[in-house]
Amino acid sequence: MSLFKRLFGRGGQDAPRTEAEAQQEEAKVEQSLDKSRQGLFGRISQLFATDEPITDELWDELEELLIQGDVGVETTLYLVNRTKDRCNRNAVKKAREAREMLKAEMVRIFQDQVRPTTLTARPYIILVVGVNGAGKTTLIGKLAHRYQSYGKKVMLAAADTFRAAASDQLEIWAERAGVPIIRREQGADAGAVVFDALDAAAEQEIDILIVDTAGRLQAKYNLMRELEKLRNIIRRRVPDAPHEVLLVIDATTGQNGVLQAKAFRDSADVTDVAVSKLDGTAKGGIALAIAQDIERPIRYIGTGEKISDLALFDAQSFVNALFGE
Ligand SMILES: Nc1nc2c(ncn2[C@@H]2O[C@H](COP(=O)(O)OP(=O)(O)OP(=O)(O)O)[C@@H](O)[C@H]2O)c(=O)[nH]1
Ligand SMILES: [Mg+2]
Repeated sequence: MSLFKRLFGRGGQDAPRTEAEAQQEEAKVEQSLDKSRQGLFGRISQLFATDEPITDELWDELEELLIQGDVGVETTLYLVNRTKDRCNRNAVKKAREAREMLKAEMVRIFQDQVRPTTLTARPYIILVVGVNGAGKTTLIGKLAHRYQSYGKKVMLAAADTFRAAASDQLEIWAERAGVPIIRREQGADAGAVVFDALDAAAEQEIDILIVDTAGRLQAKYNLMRELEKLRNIIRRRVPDAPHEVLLVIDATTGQNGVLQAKAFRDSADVTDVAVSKLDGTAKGGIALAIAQDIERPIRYIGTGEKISDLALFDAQSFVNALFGE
């Protein structure tokens, strides 16, 4: 099946509209994985490109490279064991044949998390969460641009009222994307912004409302409680909303970043993950650790700082790109 058909077949209203667009996105992900491919994953690819027999040393080396590649110890052991089993079941003897087994197990880690999306709600409400600096506001700008260019009426809500300039930053993205924004002054109640936005979205018949949230509050204040409050406000007005809670994880923060993100998953009812800054790391293996540890589907990949640097995630293309295929 072509990438376009795979992405479109998922049923999301965010899928690329044409084959060419799907290919452009695939190329962006591929380019973002350049450094990974030149480094650790290139070495894995080489290890599994020969007709040498499979040995214990081969598995040890794979394990070491995966761990260095930010796949994480647990996910690495899981992946290597599954691959070994698959090789045994299929009576695979040569490294070159094991390559396909390894790739298939990687794809499976991602696909285990696929979630069917029903996107008929209007407004479709997306809550974007994540630690400070993860790339939330940037992702929102990219999503607004994307949906807008697909003919959707998009609105942004600046519910990060804590950090100075947070709303200004979102406003810059709103202008770039050419969509309206609902905001209040710094220090205002984030819940009040969400209230305003829900009113405005209903009044203006908005298709997609995207809510930016704080990545950090005063130390004594509980961020998770604030996110829960925002969710409840939304839910009281629109019973099955938010339709999507997107957790943004910075690919350059390593295993520690994944650990931090886990706290959000547990308290913010996260439905999907966006991996930002894939272009900024040589350790693209982090995506495997994220899928396995966060147990949510990776939906988007951030491939740069520009408004169009966004790609829909596709497991098979991602794994192919890691292996340089
Ligand atoms: N290279 C690269 N940089 C990115 C990407 N996404 C975000 N950034 C950069 O990461 C930095 C932080 O991004 P923001 O979008 O402000 O992050 P945030 O999560 O909203 O941060 P807070 O509002 O402080 O919680 C900015 O300098 C962005 O340009 C990406 O995909 N690639
Ligand atoms: Mg922000």
